[in-house]
Amino acid sequence: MKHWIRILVVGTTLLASAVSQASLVNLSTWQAEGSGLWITSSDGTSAYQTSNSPTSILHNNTASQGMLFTGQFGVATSSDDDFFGFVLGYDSGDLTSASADYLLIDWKQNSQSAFGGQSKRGLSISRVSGVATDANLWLHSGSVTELQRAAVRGNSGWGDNQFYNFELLFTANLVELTINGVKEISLAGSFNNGGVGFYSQSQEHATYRNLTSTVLQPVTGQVPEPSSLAILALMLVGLSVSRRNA
Ligand SMILES: [Ca+2]
Ligand SMILES: [Ca+2]
Repeated sequence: MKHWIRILVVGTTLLASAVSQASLVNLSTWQAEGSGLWITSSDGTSAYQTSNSPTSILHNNTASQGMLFTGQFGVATSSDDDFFGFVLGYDSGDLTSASADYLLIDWKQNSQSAFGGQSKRGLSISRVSGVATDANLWLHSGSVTELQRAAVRGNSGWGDNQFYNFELLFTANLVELTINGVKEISLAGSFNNGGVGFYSQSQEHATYRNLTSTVLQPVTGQVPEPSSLAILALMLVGLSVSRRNA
């Protein structure tokens, strides 16, 4: 193999190791917990929760830190005005476990009086420690501690029959949610590892589709992407010089 071809092959391999591919997630292997009924499409690319029932979760039952998830989510009906969203760091059985420790991202369409308090319209992230009752989840009280409201949609409800593009980053010390290109949540902390899941609370037709996952490269022990790009750029410059000199 000519020297410059070998250099090019090595450079391309370096790049490939630094940038991993997003892969489509098959939702048919996910597990449902709580009430409600999740229906997954036959090709596994979409799922929705059918009924106006209390806490309902569909999760991947897989430790998911170090991942970026993308997809679309929305409520595919004009009926009702309650919650849907995500759970992160969720372990099987957490709904009824006193030792549960996971994050809840929920989005309510309209404010309303409930459980002796006021349930607030908008998007936010909370930490759930222990068993979350319906009242806790509606009011962000007791075992549900609200940590941050969304930057733009913190006090705005979701739209009927409207689908939103999302990017959801989950690491041991950072969670970020971007919706339609707007970074709504950026929360630093120390988070329990666990599964990622969909959440609905008293909201029928909470729908998720085209979920992809990308494994993020560890910050240490890897050649960072800019360095790899710089190396390749240097090699390409060298290649063009050596061809001119040939
Ligand atoms: Ca509605
Ligand atoms: Ca409802």
